[in-house]
Amino acid sequence: MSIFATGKPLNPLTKVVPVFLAINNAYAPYAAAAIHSLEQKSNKDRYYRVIILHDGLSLSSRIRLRSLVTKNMAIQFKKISHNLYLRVIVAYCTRRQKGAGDFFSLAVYYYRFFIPRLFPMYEKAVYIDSDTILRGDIGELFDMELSETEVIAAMVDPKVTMVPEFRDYVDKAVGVPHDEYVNDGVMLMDLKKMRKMKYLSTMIKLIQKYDADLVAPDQDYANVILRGKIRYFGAEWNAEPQKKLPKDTKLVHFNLFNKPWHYKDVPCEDLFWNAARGTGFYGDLRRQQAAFTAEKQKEEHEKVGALIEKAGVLAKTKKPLIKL
Ligand SMILES: [Mn+2]
Repeated sequence: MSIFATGKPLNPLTKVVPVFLAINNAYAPYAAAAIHSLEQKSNKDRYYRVIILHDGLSLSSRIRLRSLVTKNMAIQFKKISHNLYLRVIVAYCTRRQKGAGDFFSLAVYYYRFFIPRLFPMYEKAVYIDSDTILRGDIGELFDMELSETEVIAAMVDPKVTMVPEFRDYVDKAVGVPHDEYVNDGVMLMDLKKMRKMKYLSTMIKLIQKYDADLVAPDQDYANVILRGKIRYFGAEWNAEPQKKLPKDTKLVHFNLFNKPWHYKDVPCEDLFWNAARGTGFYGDLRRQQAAFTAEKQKEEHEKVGALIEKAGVLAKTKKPLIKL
């Protein structure tokens, strides 16, 4: 273990920036790249505590993630154990998202909303998906000010803006105007306010009440529960991969399509591979890409196609599927 793995800055006056990720073992390599990029773009005068929420990681994954620790970045693991809330979520995923993957992995998407409850020592925190790469200091997102009424900061979901089926789905089935609907893959969270509004139990109640068949469940609930309580940031903190990234881009999100660890010649792949290099997962990731055959690509395209189709069908609903 590294001598730096104490979780505390050497200088006790240095402010701690808590950054959360939520993964299963399969996401560990992408998370490593994200965390490595965070460290590379870190401000040496700050201290970052990266907390990885997970549902069970192999020893080898833990060792490789841990080895990213530096003197201004700690890494902690928190296994989400099977509490009552999680049981409701897992049962819901099992019923409602059959075929979408393994149910415990789907439950991982909800872990971010356990943060307020599991970490009462923090007043605010940043959450990032594991399919992100930093190009700027995440501490700047942490510093963003929220008003009295704002509970999170996030960005209007660009995939929803882009895909007409998603747009209609969000407007009609989720019941949130698409230009207010955010992506929950990158968030600044005011944990104090989330505790006060009982975010987690509200989400669980909605799950139990409606048992709704949704396209992006964790995110759909977030948008319904947090509507009107969001500070919007621009694309600099949740940018789509693109050939020419705007200069002020601080975070790129490889959301849904064109993951560089699956496809060659996709936008921003260099950004990803440069971050992956220097993690213990680089070889694994290259092998994963090489093994992603045309057949698997087709399978993935069909999955995304099915998701869009499902959104299109649900968009025909007369009233929202969930309501606060
Ligand atoms: Mn994502």
